[in-house]
Amino acid sequence: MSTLYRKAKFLLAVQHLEQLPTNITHEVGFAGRSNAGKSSAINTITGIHSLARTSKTPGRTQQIVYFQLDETRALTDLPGYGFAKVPLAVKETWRKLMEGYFQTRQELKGLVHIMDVRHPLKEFDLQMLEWCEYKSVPVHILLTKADKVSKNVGSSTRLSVLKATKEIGLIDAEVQLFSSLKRLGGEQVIEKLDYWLEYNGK
Ligand SMILES: Nc1nc2c(ncn2[C@@H]2O[C@H](COP(=O)(O)OP(=O)(O)OP(=O)(O)O)[C@@H](O)[C@H]2O)c(=O)[nH]1
Ligand SMILES: [Mg+2]
Repeated sequence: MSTLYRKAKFLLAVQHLEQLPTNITHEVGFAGRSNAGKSSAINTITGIHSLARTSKTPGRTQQIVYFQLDETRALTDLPGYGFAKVPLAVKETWRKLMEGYFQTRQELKGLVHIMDVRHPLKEFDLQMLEWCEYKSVPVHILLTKADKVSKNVGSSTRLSVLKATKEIGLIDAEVQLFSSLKRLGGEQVIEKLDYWLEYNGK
């Protein structure tokens, strides 16, 4: 497994687009509904368990959090969305930040979209995937918390999500099962990260 990700370090948390770092040329975003398991996935991929804050209280991450891998590469933990208890003003701030990020951030080379395998393809997920298709941002889907369902349910969910991505027009999107709890599926997503980040060293 690549050692690049083990070197991840917190760089900064961005609340306004003007704060986006200028030294980073290649980054991959981690998106998904609140509580889907974004921060846990980042911790699993890097092998650093205290890196991205994980929480049982959904909606805690309200900023774009940068984890720097080397001088020019980073992973970003994108703010969760789809949590009903967040006030409207906070949702509006979220929308503006994310829209601006997707529209202007050339350095964003791909998006890892994370969904709880038990609750895939909610309205916000479809919005995000359609957005990626529109902006031509490549997508890799993790169906996480795979430890919570049987192998059969996992593989049939994977196939139906794969079908949905084709219907949206994301013809190259891979869909895989993942578990941060059991540390399953790390190699496959890291292969995609290496490709997007143009990282060939092992
Ligand atoms: N069983 C199981 N639980 C998981 C897994 N991944 C995450 N969780 C749990 O799900 C909850 C939410 O995980 P987070 O990683 O904080 O989710 P998030 O998407 O970053 O949430 P926000 O930052 O609020 O948007 C935590 O209680 C995690 O321990 C997994 O693969 N399996
Ligand atoms: Mg989080």
